[in-house]
Amino acid sequence: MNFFKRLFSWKKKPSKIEDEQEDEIVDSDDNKIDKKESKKLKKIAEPEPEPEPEPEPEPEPEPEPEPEPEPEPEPEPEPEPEPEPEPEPEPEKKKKVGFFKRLFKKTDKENLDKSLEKTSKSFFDKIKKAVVGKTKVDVQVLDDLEEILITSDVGVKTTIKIIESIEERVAKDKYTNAQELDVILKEEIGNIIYDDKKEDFNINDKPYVILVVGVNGVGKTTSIGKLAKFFKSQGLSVLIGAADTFRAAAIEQLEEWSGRAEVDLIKQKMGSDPASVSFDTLNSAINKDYDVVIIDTAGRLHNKVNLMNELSKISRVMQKLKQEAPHEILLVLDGSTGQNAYEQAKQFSEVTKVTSMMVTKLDGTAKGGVVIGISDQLNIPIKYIGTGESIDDIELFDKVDFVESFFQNKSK
Ligand SMILES: Nc1nc2c(ncn2[C@@H]2O[C@H](COP(=O)(O)OP(=O)(O)O)[C@@H](O)[C@H]2O)c(=O)[nH]1
Ligand SMILES: [Mg+2]
Repeated sequence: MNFFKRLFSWKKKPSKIEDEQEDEIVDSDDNKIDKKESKKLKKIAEPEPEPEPEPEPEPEPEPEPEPEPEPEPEPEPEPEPEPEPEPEPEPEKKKKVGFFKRLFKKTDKENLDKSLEKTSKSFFDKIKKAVVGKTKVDVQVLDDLEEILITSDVGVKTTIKIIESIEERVAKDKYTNAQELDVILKEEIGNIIYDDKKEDFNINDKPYVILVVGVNGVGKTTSIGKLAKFFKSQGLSVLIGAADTFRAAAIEQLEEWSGRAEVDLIKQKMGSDPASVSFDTLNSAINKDYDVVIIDTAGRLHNKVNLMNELSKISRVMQKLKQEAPHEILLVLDGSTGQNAYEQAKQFSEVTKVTSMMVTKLDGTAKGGVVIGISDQLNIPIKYIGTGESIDDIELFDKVDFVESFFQNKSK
């Protein structure tokens, strides 16, 4: 059928886009990473079996006694200068009891509507054109709709899913009024967005550790500032760890945000080991009884092995202090990059176990449809969205609110 052919021709396009984007994802400063560092990280490449069920509170001050199965006689660079202070004798055991906090933030509808305005307007302008003069949802309308969804960054697979379910409905109803297309669409999109809300906004252990990952420029540092202020507004104490040690500016910028949020920060000097900063931060949080720890990282996706090693080392080192850490690996994505954000989400979930996502910069873009595809395809909850550059421009992701705002133009 004509309709299916169209699907194929569309399928091709994004794969081309994907190829291009592989390159785009690489952020330029990262090319500077030197061989020494990459070798250092290689040393701890293996994923670690960690069979540690022993509840024994033995303090272990040693730095990384990794078994090294690689026979390659690598000329070692200088031994890791991991300045780990001795782990405290597990004070967390006692505090764990009964700590539970449900996070709550009423959606600022006006702000959300405003953020999604461009996305919504562009989407419905196209829908209007597709159904003008039409009475019935026919093959042509579906064909156009498919194109609209794809050009709105919903993504090919999710678009096919939506089109197929609408096709089924149309086949069942025999006659579906084209003017009702938006109503049907709203329902289908609502069904498709992954939303496991009950689980999402709970903090049930302390300190609750969030490791923030994502490529340069997506809005990690800004989002950490927003999150810190949000958690604080929920009555939680927050400690931030500046583990993006790649650029001095990154540490300074994070300090500014921690100042704005009026929360504390742990840092070391530029170039220091991110795992060591993370260890220090968690150690301090345990000693001083903080509720939430947020760790900033440098997102160098150009070398997946390096990144994987760096992130797993951060986790491993923190687990010496607290076995459950990090409780959450939050991937930040720039929504205004459309399909590129989707690609990053896919790639990051290959590198580390992403447990939640924040999509930023939904304000000022018409590519907000990417949220639909990402949440459908990855089965990882989008927990937060960024709706501007200020500290309060953050919303908890709520599927119903999102769909409402996405469809705000439908009745106009
Ligand atoms: N419009 C808009 N800009 C944002 C948002 N989040 C971050 N930014 C901007 O994105 C740029 C990069 O942010 P930054 O936090 O430094 O990204 P990082 O490199 O991932 O840490 C900055 O100019 C931020 O102001 C958002 O939700 N909306
Ligand atoms: Mg940053």
